[in-house]
Formats: sequence, structure tokens, C-alpha cells
Amino acid sequence: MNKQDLIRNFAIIAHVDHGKSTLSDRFLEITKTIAKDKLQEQFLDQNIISRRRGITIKLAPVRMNYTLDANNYMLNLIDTPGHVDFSYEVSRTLAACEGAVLLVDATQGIQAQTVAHYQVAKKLGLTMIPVLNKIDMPNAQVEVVTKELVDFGFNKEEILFISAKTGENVEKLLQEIIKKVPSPRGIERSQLRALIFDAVYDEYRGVIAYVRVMDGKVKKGDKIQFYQNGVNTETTEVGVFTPFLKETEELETGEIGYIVGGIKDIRQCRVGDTITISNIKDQKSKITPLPGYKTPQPMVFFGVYPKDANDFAHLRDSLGKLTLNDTALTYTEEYSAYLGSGFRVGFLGLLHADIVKERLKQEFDLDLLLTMPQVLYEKRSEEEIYEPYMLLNAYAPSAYVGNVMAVCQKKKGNLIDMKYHEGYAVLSYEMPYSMFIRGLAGEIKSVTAGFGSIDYELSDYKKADLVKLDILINTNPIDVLSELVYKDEAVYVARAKALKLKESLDRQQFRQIIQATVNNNIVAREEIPPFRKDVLAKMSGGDRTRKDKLLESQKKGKKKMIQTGKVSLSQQALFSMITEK
Ligand SMILES: Nc1nc2c(ncn2[C@@H]2O[C@H](COP(=O)(O)OP(=O)(O)OP(=O)(O)O)[C@@H](O)[C@H]2O)c(=O)[nH]1
Ligand SMILES: [Mg+2]
Repeated sequence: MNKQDLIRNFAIIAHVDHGKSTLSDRFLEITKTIAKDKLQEQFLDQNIISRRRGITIKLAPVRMNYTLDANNYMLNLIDTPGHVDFSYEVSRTLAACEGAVLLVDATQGIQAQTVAHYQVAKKLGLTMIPVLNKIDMPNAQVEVVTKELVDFGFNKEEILFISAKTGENVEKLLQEIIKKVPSPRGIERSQLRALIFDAVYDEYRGVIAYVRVMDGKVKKGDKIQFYQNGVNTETTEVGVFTPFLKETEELETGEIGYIVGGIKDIRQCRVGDTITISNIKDQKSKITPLPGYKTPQPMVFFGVYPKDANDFAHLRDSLGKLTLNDTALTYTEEYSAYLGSGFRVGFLGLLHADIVKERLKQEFDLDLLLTMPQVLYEKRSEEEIYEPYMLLNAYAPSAYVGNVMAVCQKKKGNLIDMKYHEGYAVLSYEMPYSMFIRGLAGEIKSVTAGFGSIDYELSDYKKADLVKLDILINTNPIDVLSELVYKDEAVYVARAKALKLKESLDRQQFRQIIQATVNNNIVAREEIPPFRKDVLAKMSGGDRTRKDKLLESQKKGKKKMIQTGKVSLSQQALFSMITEK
């Protein structure tokens, strides 16, 4: 038997929370890769944020060994994230594998990401093993979901029924993987071709490329080249994932592992690039690079400002550090007359934005304000703006269907399909992606008494009827409050915003006139009469120190005012306008 015949490279793919990382735990246990007493739940979720949130945000490879019919197999498993924001991690993973376990939660059925990942795996020609998980749960709908998988194109006989929690049928699944997933078929005597499917930055080692060796082999001291940018270097270490990095002699054809090559700048190690051996004569014509990946496109943009202006440089450094390991994050500097210097930061979605904000706070101790969320618009001409649409699935108990429909209609949803499953309905809509930053998830939850849930995948771009809404105080535009809104909602949004601002602003010694304009026409107006605030008014008699204290705190309060031209806004009022969206 050839060495490659004993290798299986496979991924676990599924919708969020369907049990991928828990299934990985069972595999680690069965193969004795991790001792049972050392195995924490969702062991492959090693980073702190994953652990705290109980959600996978990064792909995670691990090498395991398993003996079947007296053959010792090398199993390279890659656990993937299920959340749509990180689906680009899944497509990268799949390009490094020959097979995938398509895991479906028997209590949930096929959901948006199940479909999306299935399609990618199919396109890449991977062998898929359909698996129903969580069969131990009392509300598992084994028959209904089996039928869903059959309707999807699988044979009933090939579906496995497991519980990743109890371990039921998991060893059988592992054996099925060995039997069904093809072994790699690289050319051993050929020049090295290794696909970079991920790259991380390590303070001590520099850039570490996660690779799948397609042809040839690589060892420490080899002179290698990154094909796309022609960077030449020497490998200082090669190794495998245990899941921790473990140095090995070499990486051979068909294997998954890592390569360290003394590179400090992560941009030189592009994910999707091919690593080859340097100094081959006629390099470009002799080596065919492996098909790469599309770079992920940021979908949601926020203004990110430090609450304390002195933190600006620290924020810039911190964003720089984060992008070393999170290449999907993009940022450019921007300036607001009211918030000072900050950045316009592009994220893959709202979860990604939330995670980055949390990291900036926890790892870099930054107190930040995120403003003006905006989706990625496409301006095709002066007049024409296109916006991203999604295919949204809303799940709710049948009794709430009417409520869900009302919300989706208000959010410009176009009903495409509706299905009933035992007391539950699934409504499919085409809807602007921007509804996510306009509170869609919260509204669905609230009209379904918390029982409703949604998932989505991006579809295409459609023309959007958008207008610019500005807010002015005493004719001074407040830049951070400007936004693009739908034309048919503009007046309503303008009025609500003007009123809210009136409620959050303090009275001043001068009259304040709030105006909301749409394409420079005034559509809403509010007024706050002048008022002289006397903090001592409520005090009778005179304890001097207490009076001083009050005056002092008023002075401090004043310091927090943001003064620009004639407008004076308390930081608190401005923050409340921005954050409570
Ligand atoms: N009862 C039961 N619970 C399970 C089973 N498999 C997973 N779970 C639970 O389902 C939840 C989600 O499991 P994870 O393994 O984190 O799911 P995941 O697919 O890795 O989630 P993401 O990576 O965030 O997409 C956890 O609370 C698990 O304990 C199972 O077979 N039975
Ligand atoms: Mg997981």
C-alpha cells in the first residue's frame, strides 16, 4: 500500500450549532489524540472568544491516527465555523480536503448554511457523508429530517444517525469516512505544490502557513517560493497539528500541516497561494499554481472611534495587530468634527464586528464607539446605488406566522416560499441585507415571544432607492448622524431622529433648533428653548463643601461637552443617538 492510501483529509461542515466541534471531540477521544481527562468540551475551539461564546470562529485542523483492518490510517480533520460571517473559512477548508461530513441537527433540519456549504463541497467534487446529529434529544425529528436529506439528493441508506454528545454511532462514522472518502492522489515525485489554506502570525516564529501538500514534499531548510508574489525564503520549521503545532521531519504528499518560513509580513503569505520550491528554471511555466480563493468581501462598515481622543494612536496600532491574524478586517482613517479621528472599519458581518469590538476592548483595553453602520453599497453611476440582498429564512411556531410576515414586509421582504413542519413554519424571503443593521433579528425575536429565529445567505445586488438624511443643530450638520435611508421611509426616520435628539439634548443658554433634511430639504424640525441651569437651586441653606462639590461636578460635566461652532453636544447625548440603533 502506498503511503497516500492511508491518508484521509476531511472536514466537518454544518449550520451554526449543529454539533461540529462536539463531534470533533468524540473523534479526538476515539483516536486517543487527546486523553479523555484532558478533553474540554469543543476542544478545537482554542481561542478565548470561541470558548466564552461557545461558537467556532476559526477553522481548526488536527491530525489523528486510527487502525482499521490492521491498517494504520492518518486522519486529517478540519473543524469549521458554522456562522455565515465565517463561511469563507469553510470554502478554504474544503479546497484542502477530499471529503466532508455534512452534519445536520435532527432537531433543526437543513438550514441556510447547510445548503451553502453543501453547494461549495459539491462544486469542488468532495465526497460527502450525510449525518443526522443529536438523535439523543427528545425533540429530534429523525424521520422529517431524513426526508429533507433525501429530497436534497442523498440516499436514505447512506445517512448515518449519531449523537455527538453521547458518542452513539460515532466510531461507525469514523470508519465510514475511511471507507468512503478517497485518499489523496498527489504526485510524489513531482515538485512541491502546497496550498495555503490559512495563515497566522506568531510573535516568535513569524508567519505560519497552514498547508495541504498536493504534490511533492517539503522539509526544514528547503528553499521555497510563494508563487503569486514570487517571495523566496527558506523553511525554518515544518510540522503537523496535534492540534497544537508539533514539528516533524517533513511533510509528504497528501498531508496537511504547517510551514514556517522566516516571513514577518503576513501579506506576503496569501491564503490561497501555492508554495513551490525556489530556483526551478522557468518556474512560471513549469509549475501550475493551484486554484486559489476569492478574498472575502467586507459586508458591513462601521465608524470606529476611541471614546478618549488620546487613544487614537493606540487604536491604530491595535487594528494593525488584529489584521495580522484577521485578514478579512479592513480599515481606513476617517474624521468626524464631533468624534475626532477614527477609522471606517469593514467587517464580514455583525458577528464579526462584535467579536472585533470585544477583542479591542479585552486585549487592547480600548473603550470604543461604533457609529453609522452601513452595508457595502455599489455605486454603478451617479444616480444608481445597488445594495446587497439576502435569502432569509425565518423559523417560527405556526401561531406567530402572521407577526413574522408583518415584520418581513415592513423590512422590504419579498416572500418566496413558506413551508409548515409539525407546528413550525419556515418562511423564505428575499430582503435587503441592510435590514440586519436595522434591527431585523431583534424584531423577529420580539414578535415571536423569543421563539423565532432567522438565518440567511447573501444572494445578489439590486438597485436601491436611497436618499441622504442629515441632522442639523442651529444649521450646523452633525456629521456622525448622517446616513443613507430608503426614500419611502425617509420622512418617518427623519422625524423620529429629530424627536429623539430633542429628548437626549440638554437645554442650553441659547435656543437649539434641530432640523432633519432629506436631499437638503427640511422634513422635520424640533426646538429646545434656552434654559439656565442652576445646580444649586434645589439646595436650601448652605453646606459649603457640598455646594463646591456640585459646582465642581457641573464643571466636569461641561468638560465632556463637544463644542463645534455654535453647537454644543454632550458626549452622552451623542453616544445615545449613535449606539441605540
Ligand atoms: N443533546 C445533544 N447536544 C449536542 C449534540 N451535539 C452537539 N450538541 C450541543 O449543541 C451545542 C452546539 O454544539 P457545537 O459542537 O459547539 O456546535 P458547532 O456546530 O461546532 O457550532 P459552531 O462551530 O459555532 O457553528 C452544544 O451545546 C453541544 O453540547 C448531540 O448529539 N446531542
Ligand atoms: Mg464549532
